[in-house]
Amino acid sequence: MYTQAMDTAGREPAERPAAGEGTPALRSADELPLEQRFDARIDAGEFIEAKDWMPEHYRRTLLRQISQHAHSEIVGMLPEGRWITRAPTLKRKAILLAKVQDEGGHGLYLYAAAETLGSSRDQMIQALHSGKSKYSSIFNYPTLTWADVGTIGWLVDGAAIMNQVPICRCSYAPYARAMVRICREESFHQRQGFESLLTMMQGGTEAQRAMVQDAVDRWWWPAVMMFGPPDDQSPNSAQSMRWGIKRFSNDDLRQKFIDAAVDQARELGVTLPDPALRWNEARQHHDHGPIDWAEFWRVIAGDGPCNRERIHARVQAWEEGAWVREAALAHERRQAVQQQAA
Ligand code: BYC
Repeated sequence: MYTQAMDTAGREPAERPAAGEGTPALRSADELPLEQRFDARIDAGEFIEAKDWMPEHYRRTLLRQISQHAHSEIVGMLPEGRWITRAPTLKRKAILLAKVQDEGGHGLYLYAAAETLGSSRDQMIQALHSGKSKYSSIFNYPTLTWADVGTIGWLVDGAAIMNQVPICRCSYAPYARAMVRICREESFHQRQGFESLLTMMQGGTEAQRAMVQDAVDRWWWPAVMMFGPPDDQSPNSAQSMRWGIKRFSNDDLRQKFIDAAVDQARELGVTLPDPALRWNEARQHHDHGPIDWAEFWRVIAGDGPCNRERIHARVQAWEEGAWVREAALAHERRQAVQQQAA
């Protein structure tokens, strides 16, 4: 399965450029030495803390990525959440409840990490609801059968771990710390998904096996796209890698995911829906067929199968939860008054 090892040092591409290379033109005379000191710290592999000086572009890049990551966790509760009431057994229901609750927790750690960069929770939520801020493309696809729940665990959480373990060594310490706990939980999520599918494939009926294969056919390509556009069409990658926010490129992580998934698919007894998928001895990796990037860009532009439904559900939950937020604030105010009086 997937490693929980957080130590990716020594396995990073050796050619990572120095932090200052290619950074957009600065900066007041006061800022120049600060930026040089910052670049030197990044190059030395030091972590940056919330109160440390950082270039504005670094702060904005992190805020964009962490808030989008937080939104993905929260929106990601929706596709699986709709199966909680329809889980086939009490055991599966308890597992799914815990998993969806974990995703909510991940969202909260990540919003808290993003808040250290100077944005409020309300601002971030507003950006999600207005469509200004993105969330992962994968959650714009529907969950049609129970096998989709296991497939999300196996493939979606599997892709998430592949992408997120390196973020445990992200140069921004509050993000890196949040990711350590998140990755431990994601690893369980991936295993429960795989185990659920294995149960259906090995002990299930013909119809259940067909249901698993159908789910894998629908989720494979969207999972492959989760890693983002190809490196030569990824506007943020070069700078994020210089700053140690990203440790591996989109295509490198995608390749690692595909290589791992092929063996797991064999163990499960399912076929991955890519006739061009085959081992390349020279590259020591699997070659794969073309990815439909037009679909990816369409989905992240808001025109996937479930984009409208997902945002509608989030806005509705926010509006219906207003009384809870107001009650919590009123309680806090009353406690402050009582403490002053005491
Ligand atoms: N979906 O220059 P690029 C989970 C955007 S949740 C949507 O390569 P970057 C889970 C990208 O934002 C998993 N948009 O960007 C939860 C950029 O647009 P903007 C979420 C995408 O940031 C519940 C543009 O495309 N994981 O695990 O260098 C249940 C160009 O891309 C996507 C994270 O958020 C996408 N897939 O790299 C189960 C991980 N890909 O912002 C599981 C943290 C790209 O310039 N994030 N875009 O308008 C990252 O590692 C990076 O942000 C990405 C993209 C690799 C995703």
